[in-house]
Amino acid sequence: MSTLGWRSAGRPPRGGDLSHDPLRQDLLRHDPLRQGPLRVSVIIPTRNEASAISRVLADLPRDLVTEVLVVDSNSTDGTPEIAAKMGARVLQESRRGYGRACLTGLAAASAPDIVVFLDGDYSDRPAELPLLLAPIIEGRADITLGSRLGKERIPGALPWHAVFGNWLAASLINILYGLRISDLGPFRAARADVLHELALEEATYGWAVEIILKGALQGFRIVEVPVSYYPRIGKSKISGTVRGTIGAGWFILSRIVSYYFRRRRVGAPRPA
Ligand SMILES: Nc1nc2c(ncn2[C@@H]2O[C@H](COP(=O)(O)OP(=O)(O)O)[C@@H](O)[C@H]2O)c(=O)[nH]1
Ligand SMILES: [Mg+2]
Repeated sequence: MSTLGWRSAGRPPRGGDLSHDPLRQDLLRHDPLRQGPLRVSVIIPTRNEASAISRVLADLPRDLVTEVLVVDSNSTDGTPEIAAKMGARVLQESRRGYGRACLTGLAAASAPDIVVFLDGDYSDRPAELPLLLAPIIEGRADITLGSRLGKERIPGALPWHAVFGNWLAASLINILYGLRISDLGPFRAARADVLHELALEEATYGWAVEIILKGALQGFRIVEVPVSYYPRIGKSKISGTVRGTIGAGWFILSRIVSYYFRRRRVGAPRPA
């Protein structure tokens, strides 16, 4: 059951309208993780996303989502009010940090089976949620990552330095951790019990890689899924700023190296 009061956004291409997809019917039928309805919590960190948040919420497939948590950090443009009006659970997290907001949402989620993370800027298409859920529900993945490189992507949706930085980070991860990923996109999903086991703690830019690195080190199955990517609505808080670019670059690369050496000290990954 959804807690959202769904409305039609009546705006740009939704990336993939999956409402008639047979996969969707599968997702609603299959539930190998537990008895009873599958619980999917969607966590959306926001800071001043008033012009985008209603579209993000309106496009989430209501039949697949149990609850939506919007974790807001001191927005001054009415973002939390809009989200609350549309039926999302709004949490205030006054401490800044993308990872911090995701951690706060995770701690507050109501007994989910699967947790989904999504930006509040309408750059990813929430209607593509089934693409991320399918590998987990079918038992093929523990963590799914939306790759912004493999599908429809409007030129300029990702700034060139973000394309390069993501390529560099993904290549390093592939070499050191034995994965085959192409991107570190924000639209991702994971089994809640797996997230619990990963003991996530990165409060800022390191969040982008922590799930991937710890997940790989602990032997969880990480599957990348192509998703659409569009220019965000409103101003970027991270990759479109100098501070965010330098901070994210430093944190991401340093975490890739430090988690790798931590693993070498601790020992081999857990058996599959
Ligand atoms: N709660 C919270 N959300 C944030 C913070 N910084 C960024 N966000 C949100 O996190 C998401 C990712 O930021 P965004 O500006 O899209 O980064 P970009 O994708 O690199 O351009 C957006 O929904 C932002 O509103 C923060 O300090 N606190
Ligand atoms: Mg974004």
